[in-house]
Amino acid sequence: MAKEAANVSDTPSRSVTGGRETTNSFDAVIIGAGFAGLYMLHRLRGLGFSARVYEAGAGIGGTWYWNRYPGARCDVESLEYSYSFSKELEQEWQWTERYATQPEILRYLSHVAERFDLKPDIQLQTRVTAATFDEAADCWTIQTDRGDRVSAQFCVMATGCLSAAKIPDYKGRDSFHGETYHTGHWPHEGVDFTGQKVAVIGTGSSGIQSIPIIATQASHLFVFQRTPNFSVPANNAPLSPGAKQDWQVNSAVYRQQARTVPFGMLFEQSEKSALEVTPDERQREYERRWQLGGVCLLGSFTDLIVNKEANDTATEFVHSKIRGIVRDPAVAEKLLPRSHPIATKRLCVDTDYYATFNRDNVTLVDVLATPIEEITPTGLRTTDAEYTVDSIVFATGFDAMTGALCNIDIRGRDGVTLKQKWAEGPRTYLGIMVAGFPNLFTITGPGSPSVLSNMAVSIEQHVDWIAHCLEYLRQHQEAAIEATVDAENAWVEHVNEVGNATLFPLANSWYMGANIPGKPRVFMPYIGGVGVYRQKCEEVAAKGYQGFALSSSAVAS
Ligand code: NA7
Repeated sequence: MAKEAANVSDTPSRSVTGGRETTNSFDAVIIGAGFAGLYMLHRLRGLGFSARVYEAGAGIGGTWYWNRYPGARCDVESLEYSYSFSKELEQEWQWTERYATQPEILRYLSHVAERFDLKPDIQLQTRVTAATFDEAADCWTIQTDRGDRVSAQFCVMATGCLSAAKIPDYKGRDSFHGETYHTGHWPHEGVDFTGQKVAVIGTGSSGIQSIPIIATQASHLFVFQRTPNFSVPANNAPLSPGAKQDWQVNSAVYRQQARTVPFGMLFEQSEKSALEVTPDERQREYERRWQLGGVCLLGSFTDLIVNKEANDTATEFVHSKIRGIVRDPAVAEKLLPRSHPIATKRLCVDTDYYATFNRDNVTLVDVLATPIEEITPTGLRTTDAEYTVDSIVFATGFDAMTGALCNIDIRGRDGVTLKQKWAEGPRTYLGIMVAGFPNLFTITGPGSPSVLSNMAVSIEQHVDWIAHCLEYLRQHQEAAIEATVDAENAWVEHVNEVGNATLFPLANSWYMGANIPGKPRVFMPYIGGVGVYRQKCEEVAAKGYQGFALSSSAVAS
């Protein structure tokens, strides 16, 4: 591509179809209209780039469009889980609860889309099926399931980290005569389980949030648990006028803090080791944070995710809480997480989860001890019993972080697919770009803090970085940017090194790809911390995109 082609195309090539003018060439195509895609569109338009967003859903919202299961809420506090780019937006939007529900977050995102007039550039109900880099023309050709075929100099993947829903391939899966649901594809009209016998399979965040509510409706609820999970109480409540006022006045300070702390969340982080304090002091600190609610338990001590002995103290604390809440000791024992250190699988945040097992209409089935053998026309059969149910809820999670990307036929240089490139696990530079795939950006991609952080903070950081990058290319009349193999190798090594210094590799988590049979066992997110990571990204940009090859033609040398 000639250098001048990197300039904003004020007049993208157009064709006229059936009397309706259509544009088939854009500066950027953005895939996904969730938190990331909406802001990316807003930023690029603001810089004068032409952009088209493709979204598979019938509405905007991404995660918050699809995950409508009962009890779906964000586990980051609402004030923090919001955009910071517009002071006016922040001043005019009023969150109602400490942790926002899915409908409230979806309303917020709809408000954002309306307020910034984003909808005209978003094509809904359109799934991108393929993206192919054209080395001769230095651009991406994007195809959709609706027959669109457009070209774009840049392709931005805003496909989400937890969007490729997964239902285990049980024998007889399609033979069930009742209704089946996946939490990540919940019917928009809602589901009333009143009077039904219901099976919920899975006790990750989605199971843990929905089980207490389904239990209040169902005549009987069977919870099929493979791995007991750690959960802490949300202590959710309406946001007080004082908290709202404080945020309005001090948000600039809070936002800046969130950008520099390890998880992008504002909970208090202790500077002490769990092992340097007395057992009493430790207990008091855990108890204080348990009462505060939410993931702040993780900030109790500095070494909980790097030192097993320290971690064991938090594990023991949560075990004692579970034993205190659940009246039947045998059920409590089954609920105790023992196979992984606390926080090495996503720490869940719940309302009444453990107490739900005190209800007479709830049965916990340990499918680690007695695995599910098959789905039958009337329910499920484990190795030791048959369960007759009316509905089955799969709260079985997602092909996380790489699934949504690899489900699209993305082809870079020499026709190599992203799936081929990542056969042994994802390889990226900074989690933003992939060697061999020029001008393709992955918002919160593997190798970035993404799912180990407040996604709102990490998304804004990536979007801003990408927007600056495109501006830089335009100013310097460069047509293409591509991660070098050396930079990518060094980054992957660094991500692994930092991950291996923690306890995360000890868990069979979706962070490790362990929930998908055959998926390489690789720790995918970057755990170096949001602040450290941001600094690194800024340094790279300040040095003229160190580790990237910039070229006026896309052939990186
Ligand atoms: P998760 O966290 O991946 O949880 C999925 C759950 O489903 C988990 O308990 C799994 O057990 C269980 N599961 C998965 N496959 C099976 C099979 N084959 N048999 C029995 N049980 C199974 O997904 P969520 O939707 O709850 O949460 C995803 C994220 O969304 C969450 O972390 C938040 O960030 C928001 P396992 O632990 O694999 O033994």
